[in-house]
Amino acid sequence: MNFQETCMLILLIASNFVSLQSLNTKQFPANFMFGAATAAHQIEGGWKEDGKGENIWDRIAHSTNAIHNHENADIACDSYHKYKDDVAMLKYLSVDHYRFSIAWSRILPTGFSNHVNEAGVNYYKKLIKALQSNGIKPMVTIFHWDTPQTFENIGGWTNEMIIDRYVDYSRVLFETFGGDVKYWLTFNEPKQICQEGYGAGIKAPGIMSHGFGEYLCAHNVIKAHAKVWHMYNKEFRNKQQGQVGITIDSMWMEPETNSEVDILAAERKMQFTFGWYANPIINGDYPAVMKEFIGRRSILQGYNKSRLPAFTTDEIRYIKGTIDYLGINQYTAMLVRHINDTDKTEISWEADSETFEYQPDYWEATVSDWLKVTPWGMRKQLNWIRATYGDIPQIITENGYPDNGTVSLDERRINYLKQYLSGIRDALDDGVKIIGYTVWSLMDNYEWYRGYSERFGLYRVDFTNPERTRTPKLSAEYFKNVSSTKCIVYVSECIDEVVK
Ligand code: GBH
Repeated sequence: MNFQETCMLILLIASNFVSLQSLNTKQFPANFMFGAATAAHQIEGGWKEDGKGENIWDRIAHSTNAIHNHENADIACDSYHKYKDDVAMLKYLSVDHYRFSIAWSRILPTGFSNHVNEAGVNYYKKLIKALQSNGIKPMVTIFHWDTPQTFENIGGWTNEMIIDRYVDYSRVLFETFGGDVKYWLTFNEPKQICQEGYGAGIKAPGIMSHGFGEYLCAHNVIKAHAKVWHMYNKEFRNKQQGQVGITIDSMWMEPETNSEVDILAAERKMQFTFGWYANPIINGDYPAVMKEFIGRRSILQGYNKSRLPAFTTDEIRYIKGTIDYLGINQYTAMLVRHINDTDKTEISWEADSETFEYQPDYWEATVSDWLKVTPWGMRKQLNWIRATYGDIPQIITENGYPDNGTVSLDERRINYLKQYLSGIRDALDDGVKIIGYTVWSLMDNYEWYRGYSERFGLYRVDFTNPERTRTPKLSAEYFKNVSSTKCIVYVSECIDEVVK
């Protein structure tokens, strides 16, 4: 060890010691599930193998300059061929569940259910079987951003025709895999699908339609979710005994000051991000504050009605309560400030909320410019969800820490995981019903517009090696310890206390 490394080590030990003081070291309940997550497009590769159809991420990577370094997911981690290695890694990590997604266009190449691709079906059958024979529960995301290109050609999620196509696709999944899958998630992060995909244009399909596209998209996504939940409830639940949820993400919105306007602004921003989807699905309609703000601005801007579409009374009744459990992706927080927007001319989702958010420089940075280390936000968010929506079972479906593939930031990743898990353990003490935690990600993978430049894996993947060699990082060893002992520190330091 050289001088620099010695200093680093002392620093790390010191910082761990400091944070240990505030860590919640109680053991997690015996039935608390620990798992790891991935998504089809980010790991599978085999982008046109065995009849798979093209999706919007294939299209955008192959035909535009949008993606970092022109990188695509044609091979990615090659999990289409190496799923057995993936399962072996999960086994090594001793996880209870594996959250992965199914690629719509691998099962239905054009998106329509007229032709089911047997090879695609077999791939997931083999994966699920391998998981089960290793005692790992599959948790399946039905849609993690990879819209079949056929549908995008006619407007994708902004065209309501997609609702029934998505229901048809989900039916194929329930019929084919529903005997073996007990945890379903209809959508991953609808806010990113809609706001980033069709509002700001910073995710595929890259449509910039501020203030309209994202609201139209969300309307269809919410209806599609509700329809699939009802279908499962009516036709599959008795026989399959599974649960259907949705994964919603948001950053924790912390008021910048204690002023009443900032406190209201932070709450409003939670409603504009998390509540946008959670409120309809749990309570039937968009948050009142969204209806009020978007409605008022639209009229001031000269429109004859709100840019936010309205659900009918029947729709509200139909959408309300379509959830068995709630998935939450939580990585980071923001400070929120009220903006006194007097002219109200700007047309966008951001402007509609009349807030301004930022992350101060003194928060610990990571290689992702949107992600700062704010473990305190986890506990606050979980409590906020309970206070806002009641005792619905929650599971963390993503949380993780990036490196850039060249420097080892594993000590930082371990520290991040430990602190966030401590926040979750605090929330359990607060009485929030949390059933599990899923780390993002099992392995380094295709990080959307950022290509392979940001890597969240517990396993390092060598993307220059045709074998896509996987090597455990130190954090894999750490997480293995957590999931096998249900304890975030060494088991000898863990306090054995049953949650009330
Ligand atoms: C998750 O999204 C995704 O579900 C997952 O697929 C992904 O790999 C993982 O996070 C890690 O990023 O700075 O304006 O470009 C997390 C939510 C990711 C939302 C980053 C905002 C950046 C917006 N966020 N995104 S911007």
